[in-house]
Parts: sequence; C-alpha cells; structure tokens
Amino acid sequence: MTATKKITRSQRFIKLEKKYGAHNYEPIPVVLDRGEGVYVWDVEGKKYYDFLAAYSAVAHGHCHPGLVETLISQSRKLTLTSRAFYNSKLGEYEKFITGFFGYDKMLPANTGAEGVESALKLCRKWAYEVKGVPKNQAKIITCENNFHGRTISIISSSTDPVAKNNFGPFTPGFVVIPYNDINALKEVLKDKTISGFLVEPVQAEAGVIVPDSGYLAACYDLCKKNNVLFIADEIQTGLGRCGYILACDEEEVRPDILILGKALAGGMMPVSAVLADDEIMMALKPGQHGSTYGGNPLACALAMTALQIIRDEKLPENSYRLGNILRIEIEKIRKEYPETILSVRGKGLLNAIVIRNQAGKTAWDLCMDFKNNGLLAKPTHGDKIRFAPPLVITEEQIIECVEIIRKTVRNFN
Ligand code: IF1
Repeated sequence: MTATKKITRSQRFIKLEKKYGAHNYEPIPVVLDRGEGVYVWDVEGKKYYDFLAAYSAVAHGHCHPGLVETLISQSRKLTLTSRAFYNSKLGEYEKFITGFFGYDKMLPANTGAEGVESALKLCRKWAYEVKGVPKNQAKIITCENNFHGRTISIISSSTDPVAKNNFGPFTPGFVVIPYNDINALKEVLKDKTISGFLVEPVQAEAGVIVPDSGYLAACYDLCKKNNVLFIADEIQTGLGRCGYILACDEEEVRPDILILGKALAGGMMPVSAVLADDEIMMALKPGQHGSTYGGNPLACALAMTALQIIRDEKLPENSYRLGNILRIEIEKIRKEYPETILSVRGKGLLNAIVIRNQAGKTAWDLCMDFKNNGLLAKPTHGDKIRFAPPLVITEEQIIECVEIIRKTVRNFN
C-alpha cells in the first residue's frame, strides 16, 4: 500500500478552492488565516507584511480595533432595512460624508463597480435631462488601460482583452482615449454628445501609471469648458492612498462626480459612494435607481468610523511621507540591481516596481521569493509588482520591508 503523502494545511485549503471554487483567480499560494495591522499570518502561523492591502481596501490595517468595535456594536442593533424605510444611520452618514468631501449629496452603493455603474447612469441621466443631449446618444469617455470594475457595461470600455474577451455584446456609448494625453481629450470633446469623462487619477491596475503633473487639472478645465462631467474614480486612489484624502486634491481638482469604495468601510465590507451636487444628483428620481444593501445601517456606521480614523490617524499624511521614503529606498535598490528592477513609480503608498524579466524569471517568481521572505505582493500585468501596504504602516516597518525587498532582489539573480 503506497503511503499517502501528508499534505500541509495550506495545501489542503488550496485544494478545496481548486475543487469547489470558480477558477477566476490565480492567487499567490499562501492561505491567510489572521490579520492585524500591517501583518497577516498563514494557516501554518507564518507572519507576513501585507504589501497589497486587498488592493488598497485595507487602508486602516487588518481588523482595526475602532472598526471592529463599530462592526460589533452596530451589528447587534440594526444591520439592514432596505431603502423601503428610513433608518437612523443613513441621514447621519450622508450629512457626515457630504460635509467631509464638500458635496451636496451622496448616493450610497456597495461594491466599487456598483458605484461606477451608478455614476455612469447618473451622468447619462444628467446628459438627457439637464445638458439636453438627444435621447440615447450620450457618450462617456474613458482611458486606455482603465480599470473601473467587472460589469458588462464597465468592461465595454476596457482595453484589456483578458477582462473583455468573450463577454460581448458590449454596452455602446463609450469613447476610449489614451491616458495622460490632453490633446486626445480636447479632440473628442468636439463631439457635443460627450457627457462625461471617467478617469482614475492614477491607473493602479495598469501598473500604477502616474499621469504628468497638471494632467488632471487640464482635463477638468477642458470638461468645464465643454459642459462635460469630470468623473473621478477614486475607489483605489482615494481615502489617503495617494498621499491626499483624494488624489484629485493634489491638483485642486473637484470632480463633478466623485466615486469612492474599497477603504471606505476599512476592509470590513463592501461600501461605495457617489458624491455630486444637486444639479447632477437631483436628476435621479424615486424608483429610478437603488440596491438592496445600499445605505444599510451597518455600512453607514462603518464608513463614518473609517473616515474618522483616516482623519484622526492622519493616514493621508502618513501615506505621503512614507510613500516618498519607500520610493527613495527602492530607487537605491534599483541602482544596486538594475538588471532586475527597471523602474519604481507611484504616489503616496500606491507604488509599483517594473521588473526586467531575465533568464526566464518573472515578476511572479520575484513575488514568490518575497513571500518566502515574509512580504506579500502580487504582480499586475506581467512585469509590474504593486507595493501598496496599509496606510497605518510605520516608518520602522517600511524600512524593514525595504530590507526584505533588498535581500530578495539580491538573491533573485
Ligand atoms: C478584481 C484590479 C485593482 C478599482 C477601481 C473600480 C473598481 C476597482 C480603480 C471596482 C477594483 C479590484 C478588483 C479586483 C482586483 C482589484 C484591482 F486588479 F482588478 F484592477 F485594485 F487594481 N475602480 N479593483 O481598482 O471595485 O467592484 O472590485 O469593489 O476584480 O480582480 P469592486
């Protein structure tokens, strides 16, 4: 009788996901079991720095005590009513978040994609009922290499074949232009049916593409001149990730429609929000849009706590300062090992390194080595590795992570 090879706990969990779960991801082979602050532990008890923070959703660090406290207390009181009735948290939250960001109104939603879809519908509604675009002719501009979510309308404007292939037919009404190209925007704005420009202040998924300084402000001015709504997808770049409460703040751009998500509930549950002034938001009338969980009391309570923590713990300031230190230190590593690291870029604590694939070793291989050395990161689009830790990270922890990165790159050759 052949002895059955003993498999590790991690292998057992991975096997379960492979057998019973859709194969819509290829995760780094680590099975996480516990998180606290910037650290996560796998099922074997090994500790890691989390340098992905669930794609920036865990900005507050894992299981932030203030968020856990709110989660527990609200979940013992009232979690979901639907919008068929009022509830004692939503109005308080709407007042809080509109005051926090300086808008007249907020539309509550759940996932980021739902927030983007809501913003697209709002923009079209405004186009027909306020701007006066002929019915069903409103167009919205997006940028090449965008990522705004996975719904069929959102991927209709994607340029990523992997995210788009064989999901047709697609939603019409999108015009795609090159990112960071103000002349391309100027050209398409000659079309008077253009109603909105949906843009990420930094293109995270594309590999943390930071546009030229002044790009966002120039786009905003062009949109204003052409009565087109500037729609900022700050689901990943917002809430301190890029060193400001909103990435748009750096250029003093106030989006006509602002979309938030991910860290809005501190990684506890999906919460997104669309903010706009009355001229736009009041285009939505009762019964025209909504969702079961949108504006639920639990989400409202968590979002208020999450925003308060971002302010009280100065997460944008921490992100700005430590992001600069991280890029300076990684640039030193790049100079030491130019055969491995091609470039480093980012804003705040949204960063990426571009890896020079060499001798068949890829960014994935480097991430596996990072994992073995106690740091979790994931490649994006082949040769880039995103470095986006929770915004609560300390300078001492950043320096420790830099040493892990240096040691790993040194042995990668
Ligand atoms: C996946 C990417 C990141 C986003 C921006 C909207 C959404 C996202 C700027 C939609 C979501 C997530 C989705 C997740 C991986 C991750 C991701 F790789 F997909 F592109 F972060 F860059 N706008 N991004 O980044 O929000 O509906 O997910 O709540 O789909 O694999 P969501």
